[in-house]
Amino acid sequence: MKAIAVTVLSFLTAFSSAHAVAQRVRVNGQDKGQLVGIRVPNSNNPIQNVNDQNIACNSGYRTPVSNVVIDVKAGDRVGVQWGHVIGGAQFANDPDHPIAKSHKGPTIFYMAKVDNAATAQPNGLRWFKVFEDGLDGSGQWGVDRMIQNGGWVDFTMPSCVAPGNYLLRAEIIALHSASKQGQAQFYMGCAQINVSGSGSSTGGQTVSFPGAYSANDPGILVSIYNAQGQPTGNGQPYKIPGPAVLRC
Ligand SMILES: *[C@@H]1O[C@H](CO)[C@@H](O)[C@H](O)[C@H]1NC(C)=O
Ligand SMILES: [Cu+2]
Repeated sequence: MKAIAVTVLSFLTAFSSAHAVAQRVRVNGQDKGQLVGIRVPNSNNPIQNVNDQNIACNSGYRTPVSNVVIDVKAGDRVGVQWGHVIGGAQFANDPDHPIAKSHKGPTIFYMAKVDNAATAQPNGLRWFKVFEDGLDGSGQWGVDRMIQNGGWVDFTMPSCVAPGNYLLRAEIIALHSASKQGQAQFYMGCAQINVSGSGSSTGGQTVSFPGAYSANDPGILVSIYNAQGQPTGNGQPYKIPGPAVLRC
């Protein structure tokens, strides 16, 4: 009995620490470097309360926070890299790098216009969605594609985005335990970017963080398992939470 309890406990401990942290930015494939131009929390723990005051850009940043603002042209490919811990893998052949395979769910990017991305406070901003990748017809999730891409998720900066400074919010929602309210895991980090181009949009449909999500949103309180217990979706299309993606 005691041996079983210890085994279960160590399993849970290993499982619960199989988290992730956003930590690098790249533009058109050019890696800007570890912790450069991105606010990175010291902990890889998720947020599980949709009303958490730090759900916009996370908290407990590793200091000094980078004062770099990364230049991005409208139309550039912009990526953020996730890893199990700061630095990437926790040890050689870490199976939970860039994130545990169990952590199925969508990958998402939002942006919010700010005066100075290096110093902007994340609360009270108006966020618009620029990318989302959920569940496809073959049962693969955005997180599966992120793992296949070595932790990177890239999107194309929409051509209509107005020039200026923005916080770029990268997000993963891990849904492996999300059939119970409060058990979806939100991971996020904010990059500091300066967009140039000839666009004029600072977002069509905007939301605030906290505020954008509800604990019982169909994409947050959801079982992702089929009748055989496989995490390939429950037979219904998966509805990614938040507003529609900006269309130019
Ligand atoms: C943003 O980019 C524009 C165009 O390259 C540049 O003129 C401006 O100085 C940059 N602003 C910041 C705050 O980096
Ligand atoms: Cu986790």
